[in-house]
Amino acid sequence: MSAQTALAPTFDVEKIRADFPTLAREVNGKPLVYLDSAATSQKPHAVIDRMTKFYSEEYSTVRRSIHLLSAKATQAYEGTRRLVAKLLNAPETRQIIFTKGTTEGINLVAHGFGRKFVGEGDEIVVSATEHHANIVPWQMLCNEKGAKLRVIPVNDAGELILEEYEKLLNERTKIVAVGHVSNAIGTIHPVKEMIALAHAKGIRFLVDGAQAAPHMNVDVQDLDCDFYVFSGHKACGPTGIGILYGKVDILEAMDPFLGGGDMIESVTFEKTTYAPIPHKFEAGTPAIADVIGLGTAIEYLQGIGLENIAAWEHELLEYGTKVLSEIPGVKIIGTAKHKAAIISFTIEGIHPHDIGTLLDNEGVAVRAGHHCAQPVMARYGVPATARASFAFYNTKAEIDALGQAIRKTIEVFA
Ligand code: C6P
Repeated sequence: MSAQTALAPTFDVEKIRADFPTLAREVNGKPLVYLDSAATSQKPHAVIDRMTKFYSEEYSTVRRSIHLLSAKATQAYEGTRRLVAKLLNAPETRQIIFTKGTTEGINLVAHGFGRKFVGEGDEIVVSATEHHANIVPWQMLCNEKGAKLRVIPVNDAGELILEEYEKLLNERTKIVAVGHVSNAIGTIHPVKEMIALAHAKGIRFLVDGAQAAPHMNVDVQDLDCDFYVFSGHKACGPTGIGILYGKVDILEAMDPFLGGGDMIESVTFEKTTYAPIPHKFEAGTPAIADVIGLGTAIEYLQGIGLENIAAWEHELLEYGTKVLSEIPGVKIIGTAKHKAAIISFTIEGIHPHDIGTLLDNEGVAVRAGHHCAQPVMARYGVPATARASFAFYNTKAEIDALGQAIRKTIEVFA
């Protein structure tokens, strides 16, 4: 597990929990222990209230009409773009494109970059730990273009084998696409080092930051990535909104993904010219309230401090790893040195779906299944795992509750 910066003395998890209405509820007669934030995070009052206010008092379209409400909505909408640029330390706000989520961001790049710059015999490199969202769009592109998908292998701990990665990079490689953090086993991949290796050979690099951006400081200039994508709903924001960051030269060179309103400069029946970035990639009426809600979520996270979030979640990871390791029959899948607060596990003789159901009976919400990462499950020889994923609003007492619920599950099956 990686070393983290120290937690600020002002960090008060109980105070934070009071911001999240769902965390106060019961499930199956027990206090909810929500350990599924890697799937989607809970929402603070601030985000819910901001979106309610927008819908009830300020609602209007953006970037089309000139009336007051639309001007205000556009201001709030573009305000989020500035907040995201600051969050990622992007040099310019036009490098921030609103998408539906991580999945759409990757598909946008596979389409806009891939269909233009990848040809027959070319290669695309992904890793053995990817989420399906960072496999399938590339596979579809390869099938269409006659290109080849190549895979960076992973060791038993869940760390990418960098010597093998280097060997995969060649003059046919057009892009490398790797998750910053694995959703299935929690590994934090050394993307900065990997990007430098790709760039040394003139190869573009996309980082899937779905499991990273809500949990740590991300600096796209320091990473030097060509693309960075993440989803709002895993970052205390609403569903239906995501971010694609890209370098200006490549975004300008790419073709649009979707055609329609607001992404054009001029249209005749003979020819269409496109709007400058970012609007070239934002066809149609966008998810206005969701964009505005995401802005509030980012302000909320920054109010707590991404460094405090990373430090507290690291404490939870260390504590959770200890608690689960002490339970006979529990096996943790993914033991990388650098991990985010995700613990995937199996219990000898019990199917992960049964684990999920029995934990739910105790009020403990975990995800059980293949986590949309079937190749990872295949690599570790399991059909599925149970996965506890922590956020900054979780407590050590909740991890104790997880441990007790696991012990009870084992007793049921004994
Ligand atoms: N992982 C999980 O439970 P969307 O669905 O577009 O917001 O995010 C897709 C995605 C892409 N990459 C990674 C690394 C992810 O973790 C996810 C979403 C959820 O792990 C739902 S499958």
